[in-house]
Amino acid sequence: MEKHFEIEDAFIAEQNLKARAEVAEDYEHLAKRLHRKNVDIENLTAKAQALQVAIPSWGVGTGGTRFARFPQQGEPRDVYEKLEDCATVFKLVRSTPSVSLHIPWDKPDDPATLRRFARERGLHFDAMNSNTFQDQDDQELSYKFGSLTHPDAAVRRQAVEHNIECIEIGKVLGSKALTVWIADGGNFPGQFHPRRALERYLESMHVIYKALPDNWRVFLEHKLYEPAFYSTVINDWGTSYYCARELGSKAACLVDLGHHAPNVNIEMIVARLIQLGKLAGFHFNDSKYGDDDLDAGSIKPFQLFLIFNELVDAELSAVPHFDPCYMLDQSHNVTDPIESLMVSASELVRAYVQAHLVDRQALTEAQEKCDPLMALATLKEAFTADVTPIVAVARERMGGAIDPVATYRASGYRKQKAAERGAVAASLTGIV
Ligand code: RM4
Ligand code: MN
Ligand code: MN
Repeated sequence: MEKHFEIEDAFIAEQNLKARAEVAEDYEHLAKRLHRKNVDIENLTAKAQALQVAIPSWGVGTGGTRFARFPQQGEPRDVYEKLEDCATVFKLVRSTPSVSLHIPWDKPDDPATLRRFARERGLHFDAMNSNTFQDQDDQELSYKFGSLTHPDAAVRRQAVEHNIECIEIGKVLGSKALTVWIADGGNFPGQFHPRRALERYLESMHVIYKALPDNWRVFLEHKLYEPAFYSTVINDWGTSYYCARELGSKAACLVDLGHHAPNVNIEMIVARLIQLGKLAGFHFNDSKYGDDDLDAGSIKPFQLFLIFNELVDAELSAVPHFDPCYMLDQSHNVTDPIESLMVSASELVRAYVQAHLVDRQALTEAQEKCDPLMALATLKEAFTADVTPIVAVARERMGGAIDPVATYRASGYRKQKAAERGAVAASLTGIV
């Protein structure tokens, strides 16, 4: 393969020189402020360096809506080019060393070669995602009316086999988890029988579960609606939890932030799943109305913080079975996907660091003394702290960019890719 343009480490270091003095000053100032509260900034920076989030392979292409997709120049054309873009995000932010693949969108001809390609770029593979929400050209039976819960056993079998194929590919890639999201449900009341559909789901999932290697897990992803506009079958976390429990210890519930009705208290769902030992992890994104797949922290940053508050609380109190996987699941319709992914990954680190800033002793005291005003004030104090210097220094210490977007733009990456990858296909509709 001919040499493709890459952002060099030396270029990142050179760009960092521009911002270093200012960041160092801000970091020192913040260190002093935190010291007054007996907080060691170095501990927080170490935490910031430790947080990792997977990139979805489908997130590096330009997204679209039901109405249109406006492709940008230099889009990745295959899974290898997608990995190149993931590697670029990783190089600049350093907190995204893994990639989550969607099959068959990114089905590799030779998984072993793809694994090598990823490893050469410091990447590895996170959860595999199956796709039974659309029909492929070479597919025998249609998923128009469902997959794992379809009334026809032959369709269910086909969907089960597809999931098992995802596990097989994932084994070669070094993945350790399968995420199952199904679009099954109905557009109209009466279209499907809720109990029968759930029974069929469990029956199908039991077969998939049996195919999991010992060290694998399966993540069940719920979503209340869309594309089924009346209801989906796995519509909420309660249903997901019930199924995970029925399946066994390798099954847990994945929370996609966009898969809830507006105003649902997601941090409560997170707290419950932690307590029940069934929190698999997240698909991070943000939304205003539905499954908008906007950039994490762009609409409701306080909610993101409150979710991390629960996660950090569980981490600090060493809750058994607490080992969540973090992934972004976003659709970038109007931004450069690489920029959105970098900003989103950094927003997670920000929320994580802020959550570590919560004075837990003061919070517990306020809770025990029934002092809601002080309880909220304790959370707000952490949420309003500007931890930007910590996030930037953490990135730089790992070899990443102090300012990832500025460095990315200065590198001319997208222009280089436009030349390498050629013209993009005309506008198509589609969710990703
Ligand atoms: C769904 C869900 C799944 C994702 C697809 C593309 O709404 O979020 O996780 O794989 O979209
Ligand atoms: Mn998702
Ligand atoms: Mn979604």
